[in-house]
Amino acid sequence: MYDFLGKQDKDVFDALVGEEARERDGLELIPSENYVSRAVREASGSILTNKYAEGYPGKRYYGGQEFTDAVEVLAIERAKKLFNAQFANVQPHSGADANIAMYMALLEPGDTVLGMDLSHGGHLTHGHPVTYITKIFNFVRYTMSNVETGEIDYDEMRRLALEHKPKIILAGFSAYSRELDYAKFVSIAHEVGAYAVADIAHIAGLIAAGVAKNPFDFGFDVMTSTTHKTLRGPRGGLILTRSNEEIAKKIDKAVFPGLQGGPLMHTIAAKAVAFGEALQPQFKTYAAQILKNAKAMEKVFVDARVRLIGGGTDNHLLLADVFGSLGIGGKEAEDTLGAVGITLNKNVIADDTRKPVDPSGIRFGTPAITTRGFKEGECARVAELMVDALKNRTDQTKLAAIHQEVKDLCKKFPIPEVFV
Ligand code: DSN
Repeated sequence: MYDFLGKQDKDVFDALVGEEARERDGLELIPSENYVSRAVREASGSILTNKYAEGYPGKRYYGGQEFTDAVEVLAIERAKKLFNAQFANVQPHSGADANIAMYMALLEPGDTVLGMDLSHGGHLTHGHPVTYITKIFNFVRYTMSNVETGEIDYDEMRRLALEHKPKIILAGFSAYSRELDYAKFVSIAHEVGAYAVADIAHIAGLIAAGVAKNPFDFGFDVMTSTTHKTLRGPRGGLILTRSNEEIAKKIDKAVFPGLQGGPLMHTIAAKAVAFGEALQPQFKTYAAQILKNAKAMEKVFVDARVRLIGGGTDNHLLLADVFGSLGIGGKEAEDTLGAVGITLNKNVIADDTRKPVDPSGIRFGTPAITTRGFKEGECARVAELMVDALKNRTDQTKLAAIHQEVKDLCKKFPIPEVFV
């Protein structure tokens, strides 16, 4: 690996080799991360990085597009099939770009979006005041009515929708562990004449595999997503339109030339490969196991009386209130677990009284360890090790034993390179 790089640029080479070892020897529990196949990495690091391809297949601004067109058409057709969409734009460089392009396509400056509050599980691009997009559009936020069950306050959502007349009602999250009631979103959106849009970035793989509900089945107009996370593709974005060609055309224009320049054709090739993998029957088994594994972790935390936001999980992620339950801040929890080879992230919890740099929660999930081959038994054991490490965070002998067990698990379950 990295033969040329090793000879030419030792500094970058060392960083890549270090990252390989870090991923190999530790457990990745950040719920938005995963391990891609060797085929996806080959496409991602391919010759297509050389090519400019502004425009869309058959309508490019530069010549020499016979292979870029072929690759982008493959990615589009596979994405449509995976998500039961009539239109797909595979060019967004990221999930954030996908959301910004979606707003640009569906809104005029000053229009309103009703999205989920960040501390209740939403995402920065759903209207957090620190983002530039809030200078252009107006964002109103709905929350959970019951943090212990994760129930969304749909009455409040309807009241806000009637009051603020949003053009978009946005379903989706980056730190929420329950299924949403998509029919209620659509019903409220229709009542106020808004588009129903779902940001499925976290659960795209679960939806593609049919183990989570598809918002399009409930009448959503548009879905935005990332292509990594549970979908297990390269880092990138995606926008899907269920059936309205006018909307799809506006989205294409908003992505290019509205927001982006030349598409990253090497990434689009890798998206096509990943979508091809997700269409295989093995991917359904993988996605179903992600859910079983998250449930196995849930049980350990519930039994240990560590408070889980939403009371548990219906998807791939869990959010634990480690400050409330164990008196340990999110940053210290992240550092303690990092030191025993378990990577996850500190996270705010609903109405957190602590600051985002050291919040009350930790967020973790099962997509990457499931790719590694972990089943319920291994996941329950990892959860036990996490609770044990947090409870005994000053006991260096105990922490060393936990770290050794983590290393042994990693050796027993090497990261696979072939999924189909
Ligand atoms: N950073 C992603 C996540 O971890 O959920 C969302 O943008």
